Amino acid sequence: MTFGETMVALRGSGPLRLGGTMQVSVAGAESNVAIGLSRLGHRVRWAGAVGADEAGALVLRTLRAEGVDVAGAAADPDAPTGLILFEPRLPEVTRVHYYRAGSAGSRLRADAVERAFSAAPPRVLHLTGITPALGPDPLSASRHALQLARQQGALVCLDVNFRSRLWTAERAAAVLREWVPSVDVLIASEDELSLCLPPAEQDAERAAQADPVAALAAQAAPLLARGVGEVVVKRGPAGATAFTGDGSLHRPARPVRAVDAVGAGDAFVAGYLSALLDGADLEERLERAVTTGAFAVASPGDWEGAPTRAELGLLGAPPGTVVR
Ligand code: ADP
Ligand code: KDG
Repeated sequence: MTFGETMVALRGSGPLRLGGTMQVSVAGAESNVAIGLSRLGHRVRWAGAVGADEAGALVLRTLRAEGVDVAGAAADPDAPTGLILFEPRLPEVTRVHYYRAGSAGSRLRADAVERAFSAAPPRVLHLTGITPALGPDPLSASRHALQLARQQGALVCLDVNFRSRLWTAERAAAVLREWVPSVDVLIASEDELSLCLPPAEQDAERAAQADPVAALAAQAAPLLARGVGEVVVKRGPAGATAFTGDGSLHRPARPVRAVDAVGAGDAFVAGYLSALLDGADLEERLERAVTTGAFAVASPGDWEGAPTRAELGLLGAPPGTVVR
């Protein structure tokens, strides 16, 4: 189960100020994960809020078409669906512009979360650090979800997903540090781990800076000591490294021609949770995660290129392969 804000997404092909045509789709970190899991054959529920408008209808229709359960989702008559513009500015640089202040997603309330939990207790709750940044209601809804997950014995996965356009590092750190003891699987980029640690413990990182894995291990250790079961660090084209009480494990990225890095992290999370739900070991969890992450960077769009289970094996086929 997951929830958060999913927006209508417009994706241009060059500088936004020149105008031109845009592709219309939807985007939201949590729904990207939900779609990724659904494509891999899992049952998944998304409990966000959209406006009672055509953009909101597009969000819900897309999620339904992808097999995501939206029965708990709410349509807010008093606020619009948020908007996100993706501006591919250079082959390797995409700019993102948000029009989401006052959106329905930023008014998501705890009752939506309550409904989603009452339908059937989830095995996993997936949260991101985007939702609490949206406003006081989504922050309370996220806290409530954490509480319900604990009560119902659901595994809690948190992807830090720090968005500096939405809140400051200080505000993010205050919330994330409070949540850490309730998290089972913590997923973060290399530069996001420090947000989860008290300032005193960030010194260990500086001491070990010469070796990046040692630096990450020094940051992961206090998180593991606070009760996090697995700290999984997404490292872009360098792959991913996981830290547990038993040590660390690294998987390199799967080599692909990168066309659009947006959504790679969400695809990675979907692969990781898919393998976890299958009962796979850490190595397989990381392997599926780097595979689904690679699919995302090799395809335009946030979630459109997410693989089905049968497609997982396509990656690594020699150039020019035609599947007949
Ligand atoms: P985020 O999108 O959250 O910033 P990353 O950029 O670290 O996350 O990407 C998540 C995962 O996707 C990485 O751990 C890696 O496995 C995969 N990935 C990212 N970039 C590439 C790339 N250029 N080539 C292959 N795999 C990639
Ligand atoms: O992870 C991809 C997201 O950045 C994108 O879908 C939009 O949810 C989004 C956000 O808040 O940045």
